[in-house]
Amino acid sequence: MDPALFTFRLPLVRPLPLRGGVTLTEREGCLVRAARADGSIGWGEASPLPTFNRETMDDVIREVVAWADSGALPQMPSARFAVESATRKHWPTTRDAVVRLNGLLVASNAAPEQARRLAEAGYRAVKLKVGSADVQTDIARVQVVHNALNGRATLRLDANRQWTWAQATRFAEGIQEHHIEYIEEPLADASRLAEFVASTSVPIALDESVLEMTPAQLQDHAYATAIVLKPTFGGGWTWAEAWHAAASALGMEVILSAAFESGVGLQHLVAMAAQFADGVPVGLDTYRWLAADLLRPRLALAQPTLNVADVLRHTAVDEGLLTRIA
Ligand code: OSB
Ligand code: MG
Repeated sequence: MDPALFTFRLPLVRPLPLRGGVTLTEREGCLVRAARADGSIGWGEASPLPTFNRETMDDVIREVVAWADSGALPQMPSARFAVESATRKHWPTTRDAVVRLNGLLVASNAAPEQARRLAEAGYRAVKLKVGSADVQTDIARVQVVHNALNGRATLRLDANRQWTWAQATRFAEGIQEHHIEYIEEPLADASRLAEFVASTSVPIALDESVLEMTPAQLQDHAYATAIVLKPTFGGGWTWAEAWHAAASALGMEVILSAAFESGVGLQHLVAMAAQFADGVPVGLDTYRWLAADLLRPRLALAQPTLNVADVLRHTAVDEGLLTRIA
């Protein structure tokens, strides 16, 4: 069977604010279908996220068509992720039978109540976005969310490089009495992250920074507690494996994470998590944002602990929701 390429659009449960005032109301992406080496049909997903991926849908289509024609592997991260996924030799034998998820909270007045519910449901880690309000508001929010969790789950924060040095250190001071697992990318100026850890003792995780360096350079960033890996942004399986090896060698945690992919991409991310999440909760709680999925039935991902075999079992793509491009 020759490879095939499709596009899709899925509605979101609520608008998703991205960078620079861009808000997504639908998730658009591409699926690749290919025959695997064992003759079975494989699917992969290339869904560049606007304002995060540099490549567009048109770029993805061009590279996937070129791959189908010539065998040349795509270079753009989301396209590479799709082709590597579709052509993989079926699901790898999974190392771990279960994968833990962090619950994802958006900063709002509902956050404490949502945090309480996530902790009650059994989530051991909860991630809260900060940096979009003023620092005092964020400090107050962290306090109430921390209290709502009441020690049942660790708190991860993500500032997405929104803060100046003064804002970030003021925030660190304000949350001093609360233990947080880490904060992702507190600084607009990432070159001062080491200094931030040294002067505040707040643990940090690298996310955006990972896309600006090579795995070999990670040794210069050993001040970080963890790295966040999003294969849709970085380049799929080979990319993630290389980063996992580099992080493990330095004793850093890997937080495998999603970028609002459909169930097709998320199945591959769960398979990846079973290979190397090492029991650390992964960032795959983005599925809640999709009001519909391409998989029938939908995956049961809104749980603190996933049974990997259950998630990887059913793979019926509803081709009625796809538009064939090539
Ligand atoms: O900043 O971590 C981010 C998703 C898309 C784009 C950027 C980010 C995210 C997530 C994924 O937060 C969910 C998670 O990490 O738990
Ligand atoms: Mg992040």
